[in-house]
Amino acid sequence: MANIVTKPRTKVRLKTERPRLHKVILVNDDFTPREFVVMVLKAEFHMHEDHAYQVMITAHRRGVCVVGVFAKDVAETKATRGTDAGRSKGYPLLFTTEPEE
Ligand code: TYC
Repeated sequence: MANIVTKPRTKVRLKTERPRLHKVILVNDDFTPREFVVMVLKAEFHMHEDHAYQVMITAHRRGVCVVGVFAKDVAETKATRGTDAGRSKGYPLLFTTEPEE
């Protein structure tokens, strides 16, 4: 009978890796009013007027803008709350998340 030798599959982690941070991304659309986007950024991301305007106008011009970087659950909660704020007014405003490299 053939003796099949397999390597152990368990990897030993020598270092503890920090959980990856996640970006919250604002996505442009043609319908949500600019002032509403700025208001949501101020309310959900604690931004001042000037910074919120810059983020909004960057998404408007380039299609997307990184709003901030947070722990995964915080990023997801903020993205959901921002998207829901738009939905509650009938706007297609969208925040997404993605892991940082
Ligand atoms: N493009 C929208 C308008 O012209 C404004 C807007 C900016 C909407 C950024 C969404 O993520 C956004 N009314």
